[in-house]
Amino acid sequence: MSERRLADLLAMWRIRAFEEKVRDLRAEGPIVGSVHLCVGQEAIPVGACEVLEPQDALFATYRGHGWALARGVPAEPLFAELMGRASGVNGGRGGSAYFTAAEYGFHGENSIVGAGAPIACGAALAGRYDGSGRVAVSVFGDGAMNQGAVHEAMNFAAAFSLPVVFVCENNRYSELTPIADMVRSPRLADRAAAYGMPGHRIDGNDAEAVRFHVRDALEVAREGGGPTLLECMTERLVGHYIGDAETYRQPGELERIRRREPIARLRAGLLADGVPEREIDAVERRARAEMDAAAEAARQSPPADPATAMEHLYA
Ligand SMILES: Cc1ncc(C[n+]2csc(CCOP(=O)(O)OP(=O)(O)O)c2C)c(N)n1
Repeated sequence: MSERRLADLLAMWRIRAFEEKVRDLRAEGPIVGSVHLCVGQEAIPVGACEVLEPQDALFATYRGHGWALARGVPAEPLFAELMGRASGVNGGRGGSAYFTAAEYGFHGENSIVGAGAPIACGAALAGRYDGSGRVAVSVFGDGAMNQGAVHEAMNFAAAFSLPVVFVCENNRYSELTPIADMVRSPRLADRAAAYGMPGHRIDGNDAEAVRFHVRDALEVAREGGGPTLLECMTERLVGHYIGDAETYRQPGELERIRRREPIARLRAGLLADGVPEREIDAVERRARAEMDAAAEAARQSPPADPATAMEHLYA
């Protein structure tokens, strides 16, 4: 049992170490542009991705580095992508918010809030016809739940019993606006009933809980039972984007969040179960060493050639 949890810890530390490195590289200069980190939300991609099959199609948002890593995209070409290098997963064209790695079942980030959900329906529909057994997983935030595109996607998926799992990462903020200021009914999972699909609110800071529910939803989808909505409760430990002054936070909020964030919580659980501290700390060191090496290798790689800027463009 602690083997499983140590594996979760490593997977979460890989994401956290990647994100902290990205934050440093953004401050130093090699990474430019808008960057949205998922620090604090690592348990959701870690729990969900492990139960996906290779043919399944994952659609993330601009806060998608963790989903890509959990889906198996290697760190070095990801760093390279963020640094605009030719060796990046998209040759440096996608950057932090728009990269894609279809060969790993990662069908992209998307900076248009809610726009991934209808595309996921398309992937699910295609899977029905190509016989691949594919399930599409659409990830979005609580703010995106109020977008028309997400409403349409959920209704369409339910009406046609499409194999889609809708994963809402409810971090309680849409950019700088608290969810409580935007909706009257805070339980977003309850909306599933209106579409005629199952909806569950789950602890998104517990990878095991996420895995349990995603596995279940995938099984329902593969058996023709249609979509499921999973509202994963979580919190981000960082701003909406790098540079966010976070003036909207309540006094003491970050301290409270730090006590229940997924890595600290799992660490405390492992210690309580008698796993030696050095074994637990070694996991963090291993993840940080991997990410330091990957970032350095990416930094040493040549920048993308501006002469190729018009390649892969279609009009
Ligand atoms: C269609 C659209 N409207 C507005 C924006 C501006 N915008 C960028 S992120 C964001 C908030 C999204 O919040 P949420 O869906 O909760 O995701 P989170 O950032 O919390 O992960 C908004 C409104 C956008 N990118 N796209």
